[in-house]
Amino acid sequence: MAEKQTDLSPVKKRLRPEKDGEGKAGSLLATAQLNKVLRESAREKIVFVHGKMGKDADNEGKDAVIILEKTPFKESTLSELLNNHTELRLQMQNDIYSTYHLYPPPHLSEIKATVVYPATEKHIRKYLWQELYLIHESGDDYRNITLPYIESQSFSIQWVYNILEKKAEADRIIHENPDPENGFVLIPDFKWDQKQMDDLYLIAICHRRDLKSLRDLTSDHIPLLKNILQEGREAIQRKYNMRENQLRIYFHYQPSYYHLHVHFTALSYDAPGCSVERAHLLCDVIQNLELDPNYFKNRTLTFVVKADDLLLQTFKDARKA
Ligand code: DD3
Repeated sequence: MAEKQTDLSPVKKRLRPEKDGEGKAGSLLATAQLNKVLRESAREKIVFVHGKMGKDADNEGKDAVIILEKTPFKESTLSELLNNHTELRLQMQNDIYSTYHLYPPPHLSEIKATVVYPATEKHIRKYLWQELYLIHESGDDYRNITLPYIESQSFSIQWVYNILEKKAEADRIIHENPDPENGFVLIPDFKWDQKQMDDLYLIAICHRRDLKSLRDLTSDHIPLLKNILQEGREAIQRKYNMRENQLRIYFHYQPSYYHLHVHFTALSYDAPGCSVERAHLLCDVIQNLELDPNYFKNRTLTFVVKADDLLLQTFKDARKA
């Protein structure tokens, strides 16, 4: 972090400051140069780009992943969007039907950008479109194949520790139970800009650092899971006025980072990774552990991997996929 900021100081001066306290990141992004489109989705209005950033006279720049996404409409700004500050161009007219292009003022035409910088080869590959495959992982497969694979990879989760230690995003924390064993931090996932409830997305990150995923859970962890479920629901109800029966609360398996966390998304939002091959509802997880303390040690769990995922290769080598 600190190193990145010093890199950027010469660039920063040239650029106008931005609000939201994102001046540095904003000026960093202003140096971005397009390298390649990794993936795009017309339906989701999103594009994943491999770029170079921080390039100047004596610096050749480093790799970046830049995710650009059109933000959802906000009811509160709709009338402004339709009024005479927006340029309208008629595209076609036929009977009672017509289509237009609108050119709204800048504050109504924002695009959200998520930046990974410097990005590794792995970050870049992660967003490349690829064929998907299912893996059925037994408890033994987990212990013999997946766990050694996870341990051999050095996935950095420094950003998780930064949140838990209040070194980053401290002002964004919605709720905290500080108990080292059964406590957690609830924070908006950065996929959500908190400007509209439609795509509400928060994550609960547990304080203890010895739980990697669903697979590590036993009945011993039920108190932790119940805290996350109850306090997480209450905090979201209090802060966003969204009730528990409008929330989808779940784990991912495989998770994208191996520090136990729980996703809270709006039921109305078709969040990435909320389908059957990846999501495990927290309430179901708790019940399964109540019925069988070792449920997740023994069950075969099914999940999807991308064609070039090393985990798929590892399963193939073991003749399991
Ligand atoms: C991540 C999963 C991780 C690329 C991308 C995202 N919420 C985060 C750092 C800070 C955060 C998150 C890894 C990384 Cl695009 C690589 O996500 C984060 N802070 N999901 C919040 N609040």
